[in-house]
Amino acid sequence: ESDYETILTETRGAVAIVTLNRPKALNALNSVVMTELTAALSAYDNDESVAVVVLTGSEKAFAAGADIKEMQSLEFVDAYVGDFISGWDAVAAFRKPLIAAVSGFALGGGCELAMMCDFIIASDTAKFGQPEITLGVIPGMGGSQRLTRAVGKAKAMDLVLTGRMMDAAEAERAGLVSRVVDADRLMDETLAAAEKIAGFPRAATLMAKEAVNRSFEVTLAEGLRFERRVFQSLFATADQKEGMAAFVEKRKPAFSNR
Ligand code: CO8
Repeated sequence: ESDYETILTETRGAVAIVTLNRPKALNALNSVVMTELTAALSAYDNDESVAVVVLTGSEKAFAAGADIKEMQSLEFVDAYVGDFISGWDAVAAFRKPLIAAVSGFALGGGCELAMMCDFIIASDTAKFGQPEITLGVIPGMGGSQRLTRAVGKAKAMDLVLTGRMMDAAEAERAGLVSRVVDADRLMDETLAAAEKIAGFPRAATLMAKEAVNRSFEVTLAEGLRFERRVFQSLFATADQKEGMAAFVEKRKPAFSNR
């Protein structure tokens, strides 16, 4: 459906699916992947027919990290002035709901990319880790911050300092993933969640995402103020009228995204 070299894209109704596709490198994230993934997301943010995006990899690997071969010969000045990581910020800035469907390895930048998504559904084969320490570096795409917020200091320190992997069950217990499903059910379950979200009023889904994300940025008082104002603003939408009327009249709502 597209001319990308390192990702596959497809849409099913209002759900777009982006599949990382560098099978020989376990979907290692190089600059081409970054350029293509962020271009695809930008197009989906601007495409009214798309409500939700699912980001996935292969059965063996969501992504085994940043491309070590691409980073190997960098000097400090290349990393600093080139600032090759900042392009990934666009993933976290994507406005529509973005779900990661993770099977196999999600390591280093792969784990960090999954954590930039709004939630992670993992197959029982998923393995998460921040092994950068084994390469003489540390997480660089948000791992020291997002992993710590997701799982707390004890487990984040354990993972970042030892470089060990955690399996899907441990990741679910720790709160990194929202659900674990059988490997052969991963896409069905994720697409069902995506379709469900796609059926809700568009503005409310974006605002819900924005409000939850605000909790990572500001104090509780500011976050609550933000939430309240956004909640109040939704009473300006036709879909609030429709959603509440449908409940009272015991019928299915017919949302208009207005
Ligand atoms: N980068 C480049 N190539 C990779 C990577 C990677 N991260 N991971 C795997 N590959 C390649 C291997 O080199 C191999 O290629 P080849 O066949 O040409 O030798 C191929 O993928 C298959 O890999 P393996 O043979 O190693 O497969 P195994 O099943 O034996 O092992 C593992 C799977 C355990 C996942 C193993 O491949 C591994 O340890 N990979 C590296 C994991 C890692 O250290 N990731 C962290 C990278 S650092 C990072 O992510 C920093 C992020 C911050 C900056 C972000 C900027 C973009």
